[in-house]
Amino acid sequence: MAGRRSLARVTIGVLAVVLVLCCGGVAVGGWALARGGTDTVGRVDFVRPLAVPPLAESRVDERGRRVFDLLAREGQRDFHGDGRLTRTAGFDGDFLGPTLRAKRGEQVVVNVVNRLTEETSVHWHGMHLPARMDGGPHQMVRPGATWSPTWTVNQPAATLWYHPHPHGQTEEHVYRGLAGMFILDDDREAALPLPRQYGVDDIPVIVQDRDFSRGGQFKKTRNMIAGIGVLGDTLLVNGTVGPYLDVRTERVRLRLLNGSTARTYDFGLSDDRPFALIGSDGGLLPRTARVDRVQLSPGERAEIVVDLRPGERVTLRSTPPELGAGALADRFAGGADRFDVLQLRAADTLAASPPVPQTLAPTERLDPADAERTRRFTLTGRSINGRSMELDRIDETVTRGSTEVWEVSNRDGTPHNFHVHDVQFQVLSVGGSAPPPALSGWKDTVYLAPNRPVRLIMRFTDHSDPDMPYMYHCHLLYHEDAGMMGQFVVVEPGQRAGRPPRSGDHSGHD
Ligand SMILES: [Cu+2]
Repeated sequence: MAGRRSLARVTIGVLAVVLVLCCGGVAVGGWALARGGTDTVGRVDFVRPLAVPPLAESRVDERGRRVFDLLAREGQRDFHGDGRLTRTAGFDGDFLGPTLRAKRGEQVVVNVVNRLTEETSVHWHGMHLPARMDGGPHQMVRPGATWSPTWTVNQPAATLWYHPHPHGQTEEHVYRGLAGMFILDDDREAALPLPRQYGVDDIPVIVQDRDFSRGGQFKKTRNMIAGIGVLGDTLLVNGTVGPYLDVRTERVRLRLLNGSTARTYDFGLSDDRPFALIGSDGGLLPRTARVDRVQLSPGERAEIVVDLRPGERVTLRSTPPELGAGALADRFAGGADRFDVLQLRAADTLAASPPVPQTLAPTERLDPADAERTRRFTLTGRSINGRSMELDRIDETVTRGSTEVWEVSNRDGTPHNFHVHDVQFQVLSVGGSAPPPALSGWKDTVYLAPNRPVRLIMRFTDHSDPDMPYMYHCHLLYHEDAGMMGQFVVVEPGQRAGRPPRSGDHSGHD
């Protein structure tokens, strides 16, 4: 393993030198080597109030279901206030979408209307639901069509999100702006003294990097050396460039979502003050962790509570993430980059906020002794277990009601991560060691450093369908689009996997 790793490093090193020497590579390789990456610390003018996505309106129909409407469309936006209009896409607006919100036990319906000029899908990232409602590449919605998935929310309060999942086009659709937050509530979370006034002391923070062309258009410049996709030099937070947030309470809860296509962030505060880490992908942690950094790879979420003093200004910042691929490979994958993300501006008088409780959501620990089986997934190149994604191939068959251990390893010299649809999992170990506090709760996406395998445990409950698969994949969208994805079905005991629809099937009606 060590040999493979150093080989990968040498390969990247040689590649870098070759690219620097060759004419075409001078700009790319020379730039990265000389500058050591992007650094916006101290260079961001926080001149725009942070946009807070509106809460989506909903109605309760005659069957008691909470009904949302979500319309995907093209748009344009002047991100920099200089008159340059960027071509974008969004839900119900020009960029990103409203925050959907529902409570555990509610049945929801979302009428997804596709007003784009091309087909897309909408996946409910982190949601436990039937495969036919999942919004993956088997639920494509044609232009002009409406798709109306429905399911009953049956999982803890959490910060989830939604985004397109069309096979081969996910990076493009997300990069243009198609994404939004989906907050779930439950009684247990509601009983805790946590900030929860949306847009006041409970704030969605969707962080995305973009490259802008001189004409103001989104540019998809790929970092050819690391091959991880687009690493932009400008951050958008909820679509805002250079955002500040006026805070009027002693404590503010930030729901951090890494909505970027490839970049990993290591979030902290400009004066390195500790904050309360209270939640991960699938909801509240068992216990509050006092930390001064939380690292998020694409698709991951964290809920944090920050203490503020009257009148002060402190900046949410991303410092170089630990990607674990070695200094040079990390650098090409954004591992040397720093960003000022969001300035928090405390008012001179702050309303009191109760202290964050120590105990949050005690969780039953899944026990590997209860696991029916262990599956191994190895990510290399653009494949998982040596296979590239095929829409009509079922890779794994899981029995409903079973608990499984999934061992996932990255055998490349560059970053990957791993996302599983339908379930939230627990992390048993990372590189053989006990997981850190940030991985102590429910997760649906986990970072994969090269040669540091993660052991995950998950239980497949409620939903089964032998013909309709769920996905597992790298959530670096360039990799996912290139085939680093597989499909599993959940079947009843004794049932065999069926046949997934052939590519090109669609959901919804015109
Ligand atoms: Cu990957």
